[in-house]
Amino acid sequence: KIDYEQLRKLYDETCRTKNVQYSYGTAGFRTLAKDLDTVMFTTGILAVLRSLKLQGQYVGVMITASHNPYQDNGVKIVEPDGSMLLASWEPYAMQLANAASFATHFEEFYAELVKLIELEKIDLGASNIAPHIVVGRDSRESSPCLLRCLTSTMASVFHARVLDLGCVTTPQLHYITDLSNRREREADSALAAATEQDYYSFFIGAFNELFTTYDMEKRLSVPKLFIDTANGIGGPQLKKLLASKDWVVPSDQIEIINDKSDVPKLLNSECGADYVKTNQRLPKGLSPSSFESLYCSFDGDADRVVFYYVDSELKFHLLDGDKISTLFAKFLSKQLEMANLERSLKIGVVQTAYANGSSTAYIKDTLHCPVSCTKTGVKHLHHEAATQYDIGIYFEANGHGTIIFSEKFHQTIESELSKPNDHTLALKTLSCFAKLINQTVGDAMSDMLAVLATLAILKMAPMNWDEEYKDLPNKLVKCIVPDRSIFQTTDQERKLQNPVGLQSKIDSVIAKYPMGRSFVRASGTEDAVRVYAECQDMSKLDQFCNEIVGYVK
Ligand code: 16G
Ligand code: ZN
Repeated sequence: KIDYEQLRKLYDETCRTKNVQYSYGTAGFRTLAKDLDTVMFTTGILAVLRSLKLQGQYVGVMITASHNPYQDNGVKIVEPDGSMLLASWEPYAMQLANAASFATHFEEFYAELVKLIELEKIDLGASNIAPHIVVGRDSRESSPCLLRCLTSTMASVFHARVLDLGCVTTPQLHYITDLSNRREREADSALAAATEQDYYSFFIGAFNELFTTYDMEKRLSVPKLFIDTANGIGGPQLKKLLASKDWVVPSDQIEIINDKSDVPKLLNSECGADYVKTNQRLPKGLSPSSFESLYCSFDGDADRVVFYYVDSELKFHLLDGDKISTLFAKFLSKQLEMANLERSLKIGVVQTAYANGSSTAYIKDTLHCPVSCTKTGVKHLHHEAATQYDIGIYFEANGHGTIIFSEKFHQTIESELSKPNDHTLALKTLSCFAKLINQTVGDAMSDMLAVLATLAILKMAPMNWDEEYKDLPNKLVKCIVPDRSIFQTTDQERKLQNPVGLQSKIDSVIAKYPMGRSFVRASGTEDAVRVYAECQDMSKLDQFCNEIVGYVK
């Protein structure tokens, strides 16, 4: 039922990057753009199979390498509901890619493909099901060419309908994939496939509704917001949002910097969320001018955001993912309380071991909110937030995160709003806020709007936000080791199981430093081991960290 000859022809033309070992990691496939042709070809096929497996629902595919340098690129598959590819399909993605990469003849690849189709019982002949695919790419120079590799077989071999969004942010692709399926389900054929415009209308609508609920003028509470878009796709997309007729915040309150997405080499270079978080300094293009301003940085595909400000002594202060989590937790738990729902709806924060110890203590002891810790990687946090809480707030310290609102949350709010009560303001706030958040995945634009709305409602300046708790001094070091795979962890990556005996040595170092905490884990994205350390005394931090590193190397 597959057009064998056509597939073979496309395979021969497209699979030019041979003998590259591909692995589908936490962020999909990612490597040098010049090595990706083959894996694009097979990922396109896998996305089609995933859609067929799911009765032809829209499956998303995003071409991006996020905060990586401009020479890199990558690809990941998105489920019909906007979440990450089902974990049990990740090995298939690898098998198919490596079969094509290492095959000497087309038949070897074809056999692997047939094996997968049979294993998953996918009916290629079902004439009433056409696979549906949504594709998007970030601003990288290599993306158009890789897109052709990705989509080459979709229509011609598999009769797929392909919705090409062009250049979009990663969260836009997630959102539009989910929305397209919701529309199909509601048989809303008049609206058919979702577009970027739906995304802007929806989030601006929620933002405006929140301000109207509070009878606030649509001005930011800070005099000015500077947005560093890492010279990535966030720049043009944000400009579209700001140019929308419904966006009414005065234009002199917002300035976009590092918005040269058309100059390939500038992407993520000395700017963007990763640079600012790692180096704890302003990005290129910003000089500390006004100390009342708020600043934020997106990463290259705009799924991460961190905020910062400079104080009156022009000292830099970072407001990272932990601070975003705690701001939302403070705001939403207060709203729940005011709506008298704190006993019926469960709010909680999900963090990883990289969260600063002070943030964890603040959430538990000051906000009296439950906290969970999971392994690094968005899928782990997302899963915990979605299954354990009605309002599940999750952010990695690096700025990637969102809030998940449960079905019970929506039903409860709706039913409370339908009866007369004294808590309408809080109920409406919760309802609008849930709309303002892109629940499919962390989204720099949506998270930014939610932070701006929260600060305006709480009448908080960046400094007040920062003062809620003070970070413990901390350090993250990358160690190159001969074989990182021997570093195996347990307890959500907070303890080493292997090499045997190393953890007890680490524990004995930790015991010497007041408020000391440290852990060691193999990176999932680089050939290195990461060492994290935090302690009370800034002047002891280097020594603390070095002692741990000494045992690791
Ligand atoms: C990936 C993850 C990110 C995590 C990072 C850790 C996704 C979409 N991305 O980029 O969440 O913080 O890996 O990198 O899950 P590491 O394993 O090298 O420390
Ligand atoms: Zn990213």
